Amino acid sequence: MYLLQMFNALMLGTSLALASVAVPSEHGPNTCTVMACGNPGLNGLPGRDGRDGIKGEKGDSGAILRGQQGFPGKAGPPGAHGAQGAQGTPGQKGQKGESTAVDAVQRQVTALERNIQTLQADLRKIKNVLSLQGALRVGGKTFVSTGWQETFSAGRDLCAKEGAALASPRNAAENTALQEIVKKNSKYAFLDINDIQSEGTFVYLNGARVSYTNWKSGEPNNHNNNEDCVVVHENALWNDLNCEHKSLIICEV
Ligand SMILES: [Ca+2]
Ligand SMILES: [Ca+2]
Repeated sequence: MYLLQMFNALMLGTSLALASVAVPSEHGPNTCTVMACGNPGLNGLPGRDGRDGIKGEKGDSGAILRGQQGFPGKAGPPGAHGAQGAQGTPGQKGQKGESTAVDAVQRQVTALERNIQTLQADLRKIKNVLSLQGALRVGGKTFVSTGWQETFSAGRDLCAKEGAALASPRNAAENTALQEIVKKNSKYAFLDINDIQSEGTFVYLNGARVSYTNWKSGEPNNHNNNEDCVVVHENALWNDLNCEHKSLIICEV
């Protein structure tokens, strides 16, 4: 509105200025100018405000420039220390950690040791009872007679059923132990040795070739071409024999 008033005032001034210049009159050349012919008139009243102009186009939004960040200010003086609080009451005592676990393991070990001692005592009793039944212990091996006579395969099954194996001496000491059992029973006994797979090649149950033998002179002879198993006699000597010939079964554990 202020600009509009200024504009009107300017226009008014311009009109007055033009009016002071001599202009030809439409009524003839003798017509005088206003300023030249009369006394100056009084100023007229200001004109009315003009209408609002056409709305202009929207201008570009100006970019906002931001200055660089300044250096950090100096560190302020340290604050005053606060008053130290009163010491709290001690907490409850916690449970023992590692020592508790170690104690538990120690108790388990002690219980296991006690069980082992009991088992060892029971085993000694069993061995003594077996000795009464003619069982012999040689090195880490124990030979026990079943007292029964069976074929080679039935004897193997009989021992395996009890978690044992048919006797197979690996040295002279073990063979002597078997000899004692045979003499006591007055029956020759099968050994877990055979040449079923390959004639003349005697092997143990696991297929390995025999590492110790105590053949009787002239044996093995594979008599009648049908002797693939082995027995030990009262004189501790060996003879190959038919596998179906029932002989004493001695197991080893
Ligand atoms: Ca044979
Ligand atoms: Ca023979």
